[in-house]
Amino acid sequence: AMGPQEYTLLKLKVLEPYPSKLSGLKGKNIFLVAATLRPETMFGQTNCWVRPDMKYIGFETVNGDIFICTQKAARNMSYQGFTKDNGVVPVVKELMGEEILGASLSAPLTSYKVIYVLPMLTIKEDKGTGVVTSVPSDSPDDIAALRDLKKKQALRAKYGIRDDMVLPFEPVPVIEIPGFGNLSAVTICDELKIQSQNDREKLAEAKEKIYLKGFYEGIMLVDGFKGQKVQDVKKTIQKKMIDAGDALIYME
Ligand code: A2H
Repeated sequence: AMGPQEYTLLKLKVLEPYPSKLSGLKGKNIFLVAATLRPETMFGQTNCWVRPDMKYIGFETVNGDIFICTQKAARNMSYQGFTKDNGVVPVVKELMGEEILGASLSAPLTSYKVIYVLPMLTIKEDKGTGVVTSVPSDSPDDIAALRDLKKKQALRAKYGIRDDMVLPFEPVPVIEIPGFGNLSAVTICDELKIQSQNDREKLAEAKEKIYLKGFYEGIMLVDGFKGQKVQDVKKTIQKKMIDAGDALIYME
């Protein structure tokens, strides 16, 4: 990597009743924390991804809230003022991704009142927080993984995911990109005939095709930012979420 990368760390609040693995933390505020480069797309969140076979921890932050992410991300956060003592991670829980699948969450900006934790098998161990928020309108990886779950009943069954956690959730138009319409990730995945989240080469191509164009030519469609350019509102929307206590800056 070329020096530090700034992410928006999005706080996704775990709703009660907590999954049994987290029941000992009843009464505490618990957040899955997702690292994103695209704060302006958060209006279109439909779910959150974790990797079933990956290890996560819950740790206590400076104000007593519990954040769930990878050990490595927590360690980085402990040097960025997230914890009481610099460089010390107060671990309160160790868990596997599969143990929080199906948990219900409240997420900032999205129009869906409740979203669910679902499995994504391609999450990388060493990037971000290991928790990824899903915006299938604008992320080819997210639409490919959501489509996998929607069309494969056996995949949902394997991870104990109920139909109502997946089937009602549709991509939400957030950004118009000239030539790709208002659901650019859906358009490009259809054009390239991407079959699943494992179509890595085609997904890389899909990302190349829409990302730069989205940044330079994308136009916001959502209330409050309608008609504005993506590059002009990215920071504004990040700050709005930070000021509301729904997000933080996280450096890697
Ligand atoms: B992005 P970079 Cl709408 N494994 O957020 C796989 N992917 C991860 C990850 C991990 N451990 N941690 C974060 N990410 C994803 C939104 C989004 C993102 C949109 C469009 C593109 C996009 C909604 N998902 O990313 O390698 C997160 O998904 C395009 C790359 O550090 C995060 O931003 O540059 C992005 O990848 C960080 O990737």
